[in-house]
Amino acid sequence: MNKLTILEFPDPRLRTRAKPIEEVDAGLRALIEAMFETMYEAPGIGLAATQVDVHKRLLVTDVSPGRDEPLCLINPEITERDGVIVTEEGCLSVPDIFAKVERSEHIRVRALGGDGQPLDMEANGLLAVCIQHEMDHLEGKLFVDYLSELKRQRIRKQLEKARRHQDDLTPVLKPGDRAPAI
Ligand code: GNR
Ligand code: NI
Repeated sequence: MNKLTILEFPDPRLRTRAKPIEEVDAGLRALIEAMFETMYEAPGIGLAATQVDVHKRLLVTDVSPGRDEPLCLINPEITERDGVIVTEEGCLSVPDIFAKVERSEHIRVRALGGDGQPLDMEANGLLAVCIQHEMDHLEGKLFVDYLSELKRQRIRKQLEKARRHQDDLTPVLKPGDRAPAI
């Protein structure tokens, strides 16, 4: 499988609530592989299945500086939380927008790993933030939902403008295309 397309705010599909995964089969493993590729190439520190229009409870992360500590969580649940941490968050589905968000600083997570085996882990700091951000995606929630309606409106406008500009710069003919015969 190849790089997947990431949905962008305000795409209504980002509001879908993901369904539990019943079995970890070859198809799911291929999806996990494609999600890692997509996350590393973006680049991002996390990716939820919701963002690639797959509405299953699955997320991938890697918050390590060396980009060599992949973590896949299937049907994740937070069983304990403690402390508060405020982080400047970004999101691949809300490109080039950053805002401070309050999350739990320490969490305990129960899930299945990418191999389908049960897993019980603790996460702190950036990993905890990232897991909570990804789990919000699985509920159809985005970090901009924690901001005021006014700020969200501004972000919507800013993204619309950026997309209009991008359209202006998209060549009508891509390299290798043939010119129309007129
Ligand atoms: O790449 C990402 N960076 C990030 C920074 C702070 C808090 C959360 C994140 S997750 C984000 C990738 C993404 O959009 N995951 O859903
Ligand atoms: Ni995100």
